[in-house]
Amino acid sequence: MAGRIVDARVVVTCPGRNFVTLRLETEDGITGLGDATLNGRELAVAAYLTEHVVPTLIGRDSARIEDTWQYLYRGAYWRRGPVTMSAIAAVDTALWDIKGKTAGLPVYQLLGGRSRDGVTVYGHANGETVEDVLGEVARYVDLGYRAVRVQAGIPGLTTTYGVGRDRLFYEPADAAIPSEATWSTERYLAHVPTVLARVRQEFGPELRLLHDAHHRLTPIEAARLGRALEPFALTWLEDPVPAELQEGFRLIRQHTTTPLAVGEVFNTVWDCHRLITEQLIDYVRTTVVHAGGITHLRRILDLAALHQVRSGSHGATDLSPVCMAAALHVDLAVPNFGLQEYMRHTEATDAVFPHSYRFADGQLHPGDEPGLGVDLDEELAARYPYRPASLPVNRLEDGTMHDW
Ligand code: GCO
Ligand code: MG
Repeated sequence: MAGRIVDARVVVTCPGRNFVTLRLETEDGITGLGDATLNGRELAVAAYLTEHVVPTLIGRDSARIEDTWQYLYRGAYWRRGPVTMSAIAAVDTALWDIKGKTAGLPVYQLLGGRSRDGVTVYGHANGETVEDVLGEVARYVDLGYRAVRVQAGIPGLTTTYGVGRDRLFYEPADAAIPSEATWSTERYLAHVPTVLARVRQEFGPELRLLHDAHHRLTPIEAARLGRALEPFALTWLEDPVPAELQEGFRLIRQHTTTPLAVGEVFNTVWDCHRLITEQLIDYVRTTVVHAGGITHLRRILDLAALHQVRSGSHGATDLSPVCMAAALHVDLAVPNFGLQEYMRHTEATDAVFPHSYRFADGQLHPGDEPGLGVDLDEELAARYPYRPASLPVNRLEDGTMHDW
């Protein structure tokens, strides 16, 4: 028995980028970690936790994961939203970590045991030119990856989503005050199919290819892109349109068989229930930290399983190793796993969050340590103070604000 929660601390650290972590401790000295990072809005979640959640946790029975989730969700008049749900996720994840450590079992065993040997992941091949992109895809193939997301610079645009200064990961939050990017859907739609055509031609039919449109198209533009990409057999086209309007996907679906993925900005099942039950998507990209923790993500994935929608959890560098570990335990256990995004963290981040998950042959495995298998080196974390960093904004070439 792990017993009652006696301490709850919010740790903010910036080993290359900002992370917010909740550390819970029980009367028996068992600690649990939960990721609460919300890119560019880190301190809002830290304040939500510190001011409104932590005081209600002290003295609570750490074994009651479901009840605590219901208390924080139903018990709050103001529901949903990324700040609230990331805070709830952090508590939920930390409680699963504690339950695993108490039982002496990795969390995936508590979720029903493994449904597969490992978690197939995809990396990000980003390049300014098509030649750069081909080089980056080759690098991932050499590392053993079986799936690669392809993003390329667009001729005529100086910045493009997905094409950054770094290799092996992509770090868009680059300035305290949001930097401004320029977008042209016309230029984009004219160029992207030629890039995917080259990559498919060079690497053959077996490599799984993905592409992210980052919420920038209208449904009919997305339908046209999906149709243009059909010959290159993508695993998915991601975030084709802003998803506040779930019905928008119906129009895309009527025109293309390119599989669709969406959900990295979703917070609850209510953001995707129609997409799932009407089979308007193929992969749901909700993840542990932004969708209410392991408890709620599993609920979304159970609904998805009934409708033949598979998981495709977000796994960018702005989700900490604590979230990555939690995602891997879920991925290993659920019947309807699809694919997991995996952007590597910097060495500094890995040092602050020592972890047991390992990459081999294109797959990750969470390891068999009790709990999540991630730690937080608080002394090291303290050496990296918070630095404000915002995600960019996007304008059309005539200056109109657009989706980033
Ligand atoms: C992805 C995402 C990221 C996001 C980032 C925002 O598919 O990995 O689109 O690149 O832009 O995580 O915080
Ligand atoms: Mg994305």
